[in-house]
Amino acid sequence: MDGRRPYILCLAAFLLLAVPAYAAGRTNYHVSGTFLYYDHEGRIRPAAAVTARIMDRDPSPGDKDDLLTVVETDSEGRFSAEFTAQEYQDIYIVFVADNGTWRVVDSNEKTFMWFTPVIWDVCKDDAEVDFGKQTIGHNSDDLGERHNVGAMWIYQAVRRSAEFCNERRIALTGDKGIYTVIWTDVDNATYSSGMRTRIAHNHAYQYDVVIHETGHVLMHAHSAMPSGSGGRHRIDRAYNRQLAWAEGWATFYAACVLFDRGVNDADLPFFAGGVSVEHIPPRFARGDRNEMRVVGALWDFYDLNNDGSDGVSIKFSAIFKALAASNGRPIADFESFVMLLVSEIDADAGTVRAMHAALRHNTINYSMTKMMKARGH
Ligand SMILES: [Ca+2]
Ligand SMILES: [Ca+2]
Ligand SMILES: [Ca+2]
Ligand SMILES: [Ca+2]
Ligand SMILES: [Zn+2]
Repeated sequence: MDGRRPYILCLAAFLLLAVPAYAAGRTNYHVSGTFLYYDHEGRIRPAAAVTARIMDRDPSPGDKDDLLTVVETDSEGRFSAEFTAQEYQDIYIVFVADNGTWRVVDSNEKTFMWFTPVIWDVCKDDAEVDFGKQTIGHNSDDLGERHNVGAMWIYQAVRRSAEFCNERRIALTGDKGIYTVIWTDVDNATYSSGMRTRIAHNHAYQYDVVIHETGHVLMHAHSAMPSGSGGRHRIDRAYNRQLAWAEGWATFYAACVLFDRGVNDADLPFFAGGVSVEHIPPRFARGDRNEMRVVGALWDFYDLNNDGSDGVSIKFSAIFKALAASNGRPIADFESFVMLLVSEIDADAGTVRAMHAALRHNTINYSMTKMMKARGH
């Protein structure tokens, strides 16, 4: 296997000398273990949905290591592979931050990988190979630089996002191919473009920010980004409607992934200093040119917690259907989306009134007549 090797679990293992094996027959192997990592608060977590390449080391110069088989770690980080091969394989695992749907790479586009020690000369009698617990990022700092565990934090945030989609039979990446997340060398600049997200070096632990970015990818993959929605901005100010809609969607999506619909507060841990999507602070600009007002309205459409004049609840899959119904054309702004949503869910008059009230509760005033008309009755 070529490429940069950011971390070797046990360098010493490579220094052992292999004993040449003669007259080897074929045997059945069972290779298993658990891949774990330390999160940014020092808790051990399963490294789920990671590709585990079971390899045979061939230390002679010019001899490339052989791939024996490939499996994916399960929700507990466990992997288990059964295969038949010649006896006396020298087995190690390469864990790869790429499962064919998303991947995490460094600034040089090298996929992050982690290596176990080699178990040499596995023969018939010990063809049950248990790698036990392989844990990366011990005593990791906030930046996640130790063992490059920050790349795993990002990888697992994307997994949460993909799982939320899978449970609703939505493909995070649509038919757009692999989603690439770059854990960059640069601080403070996190943004997405098409099927690519750049995560600032110092943002790896901010899982709500990473999931917000996957919300942009979901919009790109199933609808399109409205033009004029990019650029730097401050979250509490009013900007153009396109930007407020695109950013509002992404933050609303992050809240859906992270919180149950019934919670009475939904405080994002890191995004915008821990802002609540249920109770938007009064200092935020009013109306649909502020992204958090859009988030607040979308969240009240969705949640089951009646606050103020919010008395509506629409399932995520219905809200998503309205987004996807745009069929690759961008939805210009939040107002256009609300009209699409009213039509998509075939809302009765009572639901339209409840949506209208939830919008007003979030300082957004759209024409009730227009909303009623949008139903297509
Ligand atoms: Ca070998
Ligand atoms: Ca609310
Ligand atoms: Ca609600
Ligand atoms: Ca609410
Ligand atoms: Zn954004």
